[in-house]
Amino acid sequence: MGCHTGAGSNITNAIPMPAQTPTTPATDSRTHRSAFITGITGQDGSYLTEHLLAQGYTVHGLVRRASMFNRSRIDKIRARQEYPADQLVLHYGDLSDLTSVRRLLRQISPREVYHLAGQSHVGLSFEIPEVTCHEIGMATLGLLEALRDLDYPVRFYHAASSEIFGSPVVSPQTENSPFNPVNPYGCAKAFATQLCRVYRRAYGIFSCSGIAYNHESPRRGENFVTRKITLGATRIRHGRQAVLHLGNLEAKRDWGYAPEYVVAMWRMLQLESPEDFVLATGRACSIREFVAAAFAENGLELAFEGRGVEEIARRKDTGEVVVKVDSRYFRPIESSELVGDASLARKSLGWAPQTIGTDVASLMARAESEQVRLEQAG
Ligand code: F7E
Repeated sequence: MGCHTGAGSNITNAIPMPAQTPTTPATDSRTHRSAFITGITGQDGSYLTEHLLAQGYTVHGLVRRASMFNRSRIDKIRARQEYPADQLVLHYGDLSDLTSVRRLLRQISPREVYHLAGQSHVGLSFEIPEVTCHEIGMATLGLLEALRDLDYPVRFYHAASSEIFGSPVVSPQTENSPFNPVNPYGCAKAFATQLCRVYRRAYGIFSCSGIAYNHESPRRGENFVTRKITLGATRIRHGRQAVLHLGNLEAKRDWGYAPEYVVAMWRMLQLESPEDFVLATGRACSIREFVAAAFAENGLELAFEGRGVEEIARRKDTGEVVVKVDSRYFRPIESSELVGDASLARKSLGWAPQTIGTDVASLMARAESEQVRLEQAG
């Protein structure tokens, strides 16, 4: 695939790319399948980009200057040169600068908008609550207002989160379960999710939220627990790390596989009318189980002993301590065991997750090993 050169573009802030020859003529976005993605450099943004490109979409992505250092996921897609050069266009911009985002939307006229951007680390949201709430809550409001002012209809996907349920009153949760967030991130997502519902009803905007439970992949950031675990297990196997320090091993999560979740996001925007959907596997697995599966994939059986902050895990073969609990990684409030009921997505979107819980751990651990093999090969 190639990439937009910026040169000759009628989009003023398109990011200049190494010169390549476009192989298809520019197309009017309103008659062509085109999408605009905020958060394109993230895990989901990169998988969604690949999915949309494969369907023939022209994909426009918003990239913050600060994300220039974090663009490896999307840069790898562009470097593969599997698609015409003008099918993936990145634009500098920031959701805190809504005037420029409005201008950009008018210029590119996308038919679909996928809003994935925002501070996404729950633990960090306790440290930087105002940034989190601005980036998630106010940015979503600003985007909805921008869409309201467009002179043609746009379909809007909002990346909501299971964290809106926080300490849920029912389990598993559905689209109708009451919100009860227990951290700033969940509060901001609840605000944004409800706004999408309000704008849908008040102004007839095609806005919908995917209430996604944890979805992971080898592209996950290293500060999320799954990637931290699979990376740590592989490094320990190869003697590059001695001990993996983790927080609450008792916590349970409903873990799925990110590439499967972006398919549901896209299908939501192909429906006749907008609706919110829970995207989940319906099964919870503990951090401890995820750790055990990731180490097992590396040929290391673990024995856990002790409880709470005293808990450790030893290699069964050597007796070495390879996992320790560290209270620094505990959160002021831990979300409960969140488990989603994705029956509606199964029925209306024909969507069902295939890779679940410890299968995700094994898949991610295999990807880490492959990466090590490639590094060693040269
Ligand atoms: O934590 C526990 C931690 O940071 C998972 C985001 O995508 O999913 C994600 O949020 C669990 C928590 O993800 C460590 O206490 C133990 O119980 O990987 P995480 P998250 O908070 O569930 C939701 C659905 C989103 O929407 C978010 O954007 O693991 N845990 N030890 C740890 N967590 C971290 N990060 N690091 C540890 O060392």
